[in-house]
Amino acid sequence: MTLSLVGIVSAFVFANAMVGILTTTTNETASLENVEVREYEGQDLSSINDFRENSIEGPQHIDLEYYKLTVTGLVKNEIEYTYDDIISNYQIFNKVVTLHCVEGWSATILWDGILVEDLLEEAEVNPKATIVIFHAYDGYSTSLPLDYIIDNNIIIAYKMNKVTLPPERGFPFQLVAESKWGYKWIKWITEIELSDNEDYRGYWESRGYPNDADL
Ligand SMILES: Nc1nc2c(c(=O)[nH]1)N[C@H]1C(S)=C(S)[C@@H](COP(=O)(O)O)O[C@H]1N2
Ligand SMILES: [Mo]
Repeated sequence: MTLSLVGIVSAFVFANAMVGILTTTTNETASLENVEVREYEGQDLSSINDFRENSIEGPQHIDLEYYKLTVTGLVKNEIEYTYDDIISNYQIFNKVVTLHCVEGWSATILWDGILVEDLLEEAEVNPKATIVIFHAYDGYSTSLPLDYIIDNNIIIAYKMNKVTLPPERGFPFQLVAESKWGYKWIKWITEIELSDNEDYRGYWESRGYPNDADL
């Protein structure tokens, strides 16, 4: 009686272990094209799981069916892009850049994305524009000089370590504002507004953080 109970229990445990192994194998096979890269050209990368979630309204879940990225303000033609318009029609660039948050943590990531400058081309920016204001789905905003965006080949990223941005990390796009504090790295971008308003202050900037945000 005792022996057969042990037998049943161990058979049960064994079966579960088998299921466990099979499940793991299946998951790995399914996710091959979405495996996170942790080293790039000899440089160690952080994990996409090393980030802390401290967004003003928590993680946002954007449905691509309704998603639009608009280019507005001081432009000749206002533009409305779908996610596919951007991913399929523009050149993808990658770079390894470290995000530093003022709260004292940082993460070095291989980012894949599209040049903001390329997204502006079709809109034909008015020469009066000096500032780019980015708006997000959660009501967050931040701004950067147009010169900074162009001179530094600033991208909006859609992949981190070769994995599509998860919702918590800003899907579909996060700004890779290299050499600037994390609060310039706006996630869930919905609008790129060209402006000449040098006094514009974004969410954290209007709450006392420096507008230049230089590291
Ligand atoms: N839309 C939006 N973008 C945002 C924020 C936010 O609250 N909302 N927080 C910023 C801050 S303060 C930092 S440090 C980085 C952090 O990136 P992470 O949330 O992916 O770790 O996102 C930035 N982008
Ligand atoms: Mo931050």
